[in-house]
Amino acid sequence: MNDPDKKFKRYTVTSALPYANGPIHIGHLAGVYIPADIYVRYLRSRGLDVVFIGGSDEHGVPITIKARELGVGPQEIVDKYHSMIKKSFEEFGISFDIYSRTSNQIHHETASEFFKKLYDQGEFIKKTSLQYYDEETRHFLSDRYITGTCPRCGYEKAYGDQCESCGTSLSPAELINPKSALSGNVPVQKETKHWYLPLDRYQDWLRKWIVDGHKDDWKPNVYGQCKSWLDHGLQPRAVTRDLDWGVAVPLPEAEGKVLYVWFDAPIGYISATREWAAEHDKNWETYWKDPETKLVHFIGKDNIVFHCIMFPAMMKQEGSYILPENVPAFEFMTLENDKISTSMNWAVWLHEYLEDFQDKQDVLRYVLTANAPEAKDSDFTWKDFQARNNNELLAILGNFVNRTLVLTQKYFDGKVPERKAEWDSQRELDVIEEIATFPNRIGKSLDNLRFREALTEMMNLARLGNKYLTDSEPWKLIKTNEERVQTILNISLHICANLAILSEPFLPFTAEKLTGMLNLPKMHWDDAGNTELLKPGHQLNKPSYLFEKIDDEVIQAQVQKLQDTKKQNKADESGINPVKEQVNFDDFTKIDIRVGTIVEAEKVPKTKKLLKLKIDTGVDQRTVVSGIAEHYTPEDIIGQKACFVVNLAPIKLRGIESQGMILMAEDAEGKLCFVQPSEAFENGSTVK
Ligand code: B3M
Ligand code: ZN
Repeated sequence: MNDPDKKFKRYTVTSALPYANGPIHIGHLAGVYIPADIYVRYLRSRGLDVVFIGGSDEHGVPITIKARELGVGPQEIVDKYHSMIKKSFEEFGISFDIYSRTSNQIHHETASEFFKKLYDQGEFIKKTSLQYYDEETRHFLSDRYITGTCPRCGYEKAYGDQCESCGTSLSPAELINPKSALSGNVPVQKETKHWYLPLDRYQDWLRKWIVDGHKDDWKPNVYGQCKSWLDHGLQPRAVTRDLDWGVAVPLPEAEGKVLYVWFDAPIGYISATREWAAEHDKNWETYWKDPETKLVHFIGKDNIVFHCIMFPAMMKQEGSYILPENVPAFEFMTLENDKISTSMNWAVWLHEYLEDFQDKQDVLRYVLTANAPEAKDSDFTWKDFQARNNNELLAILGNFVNRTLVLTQKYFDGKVPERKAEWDSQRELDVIEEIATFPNRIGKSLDNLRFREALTEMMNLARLGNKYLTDSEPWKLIKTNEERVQTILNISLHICANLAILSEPFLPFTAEKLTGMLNLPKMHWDDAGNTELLKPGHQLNKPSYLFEKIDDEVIQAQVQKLQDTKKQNKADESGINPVKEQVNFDDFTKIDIRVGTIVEAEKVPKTKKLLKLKIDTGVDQRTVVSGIAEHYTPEDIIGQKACFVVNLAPIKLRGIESQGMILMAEDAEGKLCFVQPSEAFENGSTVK
């Protein structure tokens, strides 16, 4: 199905608002932001009116959980991660027209108004229900704060709203053995009042709209999930929560309640558009309310129900909004065959990637597109990353462009040679004809949201160039037939110019560099497909490499980094403490450790933990106070050999000056034992 463009005057393209509770990783980029960016860049290149909306989702329980974990306020969390995420997107060329945030005033207003309008229209039903409540912390527990066993697959860490293992959407009451994430206690049920969107009442029009209307143009995974929801029958869904972080429910009787994050977050797209429109003298409403606007939401697969059922229901019931034409949701990307996980640090973080691969944004964009989890989950491996850089970007695209530009410099001082009609053989005519087909081939794939296919087509143009150049061997012909070489390089240069246009949505940094080397102004999609872009005699700029080889050591270092993460995670699971920060050798040698003997020991009165020890250090006899009384009685340890730090600055404990420290080993359960020489060593012997 080709895009029925003619129907639309403008495009509103949104990409899921990431929670501002952590940095962005390759999974986010591959599944949402790169495809959205490619699509938008393509539309812009075609001269279409498009607004590309992004922003941080700064409400919801994930933020409050993170804040609690770190012992700071939620605002501190969102401030930190919002700017970090925004910067990563900028660095990777995700070309949002605006990257906003849901803590902005305009968003609170927009979301409030939206709720109020639906409320005034009588759309909501108010219900009292029993909700889980943590009696120790005195909080109602929103779904994410309850964990338990998934009734479908048995996964033990399922959340109250969704099982992340099997993807089933749940309600807390369905969990087996529910527990509060705040205290670990079993929560109790307590009455609370909330407002519900009666999705069941919209079942009919939703079915008509999705099942009858979008069976053929929505991706099968998206359509399939929606259909399954509809077949199961929709239920009213609460749109408010008992929480102290979010958009306050704009009703006097709703004190202490906020809008459910999945009610306010999608409205964030609208708020951001309003913000953008105000800054650019545009009318935001045409981007959301005019039926000649095509609304497209790019999301991850775990967001499907919210974007295909809940948000459309909100917009339709509000009455003045258009509905999305398409909701492309990608599957997930794994990393070296394991689920990407923020908490396990199993990810390639964008900010870390850029530290190791400066100026190689396009390489990652390329790899994540070539291997996009478009129809099924896909796996990112560093080996594949290297292979795609070396064997595709470098060997095909980079090599072709470089050969063409270098030969033109060498033979014609970097001036575009003329194409001589008398040397246009059938081969040349075929190549010229084929060049003309690429804008459409790539465009058609992009219209149909087939990004992998589109990228392959773009690379096919470079392949065509490479093959043409290799077959026609201008470096040999130059001695015998310079005019034919002129023709060959003219055509090759035109392939380069076409590549500069057609690669731009995928590889914006490379395209810009190439355009610069060709000394051309920024071009558009419509300029591509022809071989008249470069006038004979046009002066090119000096070429430089578009890509460089990535060596095995570089890849090995990345693999090692992941292996270290795995080890660290294993150690964490087994309760072993992580390795402390490095110290240098000089620091280490400052510590004076000696073999010594405990010659006296007694309990420090009125303490549980402390023993007062007299130590023979071989140098002197001194007092050390040690917190081992719960593990050893004084009688146990008199005569015990052990190792002691003898140059630790003295401190007073319960009025007693402690002049050193005894070394003890401690296991994961907190059991202690002495560290002593394996032979009968003299007191005063040094340990190093
Ligand atoms: N923040 C969930 C997510 O990041 C959510 C998306 C909101 S889109 C309006 O997966
Ligand atoms: Zn499950």
